[in-house]
This record gives sequence, structure tokens and C-alpha cells, in this order.
Amino acid sequence: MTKEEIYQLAQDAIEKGDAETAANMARLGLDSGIGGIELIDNGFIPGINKVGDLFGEGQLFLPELIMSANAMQGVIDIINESLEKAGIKQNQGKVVIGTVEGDLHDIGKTIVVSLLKANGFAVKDLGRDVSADRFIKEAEAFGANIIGTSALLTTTMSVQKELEDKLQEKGLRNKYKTIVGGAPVTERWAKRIGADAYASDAADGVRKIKELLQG
Ligand code: B1M
Repeated sequence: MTKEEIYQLAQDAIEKGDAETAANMARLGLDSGIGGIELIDNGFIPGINKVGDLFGEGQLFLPELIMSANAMQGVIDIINESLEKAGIKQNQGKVVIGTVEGDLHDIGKTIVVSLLKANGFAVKDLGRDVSADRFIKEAEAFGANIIGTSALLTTTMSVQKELEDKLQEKGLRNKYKTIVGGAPVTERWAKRIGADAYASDAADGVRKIKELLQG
């Protein structure tokens, strides 16, 4: 099977919420030598984005969205395992990361976590629904250099600003570099709230965090 055929079948499987075929395509892609991130970016993300568009247009409903999300999660688990196996010694820097309070979307954040680990970062993944206070508490306890937040809902992006405000209030703003991401988040938003960086995808996240640690 060609790469393009694998990408197409991967996309179709996510659109149909067919977890078994999606997992098979993930394994087949990896076995054929396609890189994990390449496989996610070209096959599975176009599938989940299509599902999101159809859901947004009212052409598809929550149970179908959940089936596709579950299929996506299974794929991410398989690909993450392969990325983490490729991980190197964790001495690049310490990152505390999570999805913000009120937000349960964690598929993208989990990809970022795996790619960071594969690039040698020590990562504390706080999961989802994480408050600004908890980000700070965990960063202090972990001795983090970087705090990364993911937000997928326009209504939860405000927690990224709350984090900046709380870091200022506590006199900790210069202790950490902050990075924001998630589908509705933009470079402009990052600048507006005073975050140190914005990343459009997982690879960009790793690149920006490396830059933050050098600068
Ligand atoms: Co939800 N959802 N959802 N959903 N969902 C969206 C976000 C939505 C845009 C769909 C739509 O209407 N078109 C819409 C938000 C609208 C808005 O805010 N204006 C929406 C809605 C409305 C909802 C509910 C309210 C639906 C309801 O209940 N009526 C509900 C909210 C629940 C809550 O959070 N409180 C809900 C629920 C769900 C599921 C649980 C079913 C499921 C999530 C499952 C899970 O994550 N475990 C789900 C899904 C899957 C989606 C869509 C379809 C896909 C999200 C995704 O996983 N994308 C989404 C539509 C869309 O975004 N196209 C949608 C793939 C992922 C790899 O991309 O997360 O963007 P992404 O991550 C990327 C980059 O953004 C970046 O790197 C990643 C890898 O490339 N990145 C970072 C992300 N974080 C980063 C952090 C960094 C750096 C880079 O550094 C720190």
C-alpha cells in the first residue's frame, strides 16, 4: 500500500469512528516506515478536522464525534508509544503541560507531550481540566522551566490569560517561560495575554520551547 493510500484509509477510519481500522492503519503506517508525526499530520488529523467541521455545521452529532475521538485516542496511544520509545536522555529542560480548566480536549496536548519526551525533555503531564493555580503549584514542585497550556474551546482560552495574571501576582512571571497552543489559539492571542510563545502544532511546540530555553 502506498503512503497516500494509508493516509486516505486513516482519514476515512477516523471520519467513520472505526477504531479498529484506524489502529490497523497506525500500525501499518509505522511498520511501513512512516514517521509517527507524519502519519498523524497527514492521515489522522485531516480526519478529525473533517469530523469537527461536520459537527460544527450540525451534520454530525455528539455520539459520532465521541466515536471518532475514541478512534483518534487509540491511534494516538499507538503512535505515542513509538515516539516515546525513540526518546533520548531527558536533559533538555523541564516542562509542565496540560489542558486548561473547563476543557476536556487532550488529544493534541498528548501529541505535544510525546514529541517533547522524544526530544529529551522531562515532562510533567497534568492531563486536562487544569486550573491556573494548579499549573503554578505543579511547576514549582517539578522545578519546571516551561509551563505549556492547551485550550480547544474559545470559552477556555481565558484560563491561559488567568495563568499569566496569576504568575505576575505571585511575582513568578520571570521564573518561567510560557507557551500556549490549541486550535483557536493564535500568535496574536499569545502576544495579547503576554505569553512567551505560541505553537501551531507539536513540532512547532518543540521548536519554540528549544528557542525559549536558549533565549
Ligand atoms: Co470538541 N469541540 N467539544 N470534542 N472537538 C471542538 C474544539 C469544536 C471546534 C468542534 C466544532 O464545533 N467544530 C468545538 C469548539 C467550538 C468553540 O469553542 N468555538 C467543540 C465543542 C463545541 C465541544 C463540546 C462543547 C461539544 C458538546 O458537548 N456539545 C464538548 C466540550 C467538552 C469540554 O471540553 N468541556 C466537546 C467534546 C469533545 C469530545 C470529548 C467528544 C472530543 C475530545 C476528546 C479528547 O480530546 N479526549 C472532541 C473533539 C475530538 C473535537 C474536535 C473534533 C477535534 C479536536 C482534536 O482532537 N483535534 C474539535 C474540532 C477541531 O479542532 N477541528 C472539537 C486534533 C488535535 C491533534 O489537534 O487539539 O488542535 P489540536 O492540537 C494540535 C495543535 O492545536 C497543537 O498541536 C496539536 C498537534 O498538532 N497544540 C499545541 C495543541 N495544544 C498545544 C499546546 C502547545 C503547543 C501546541 O504547547 C503548550
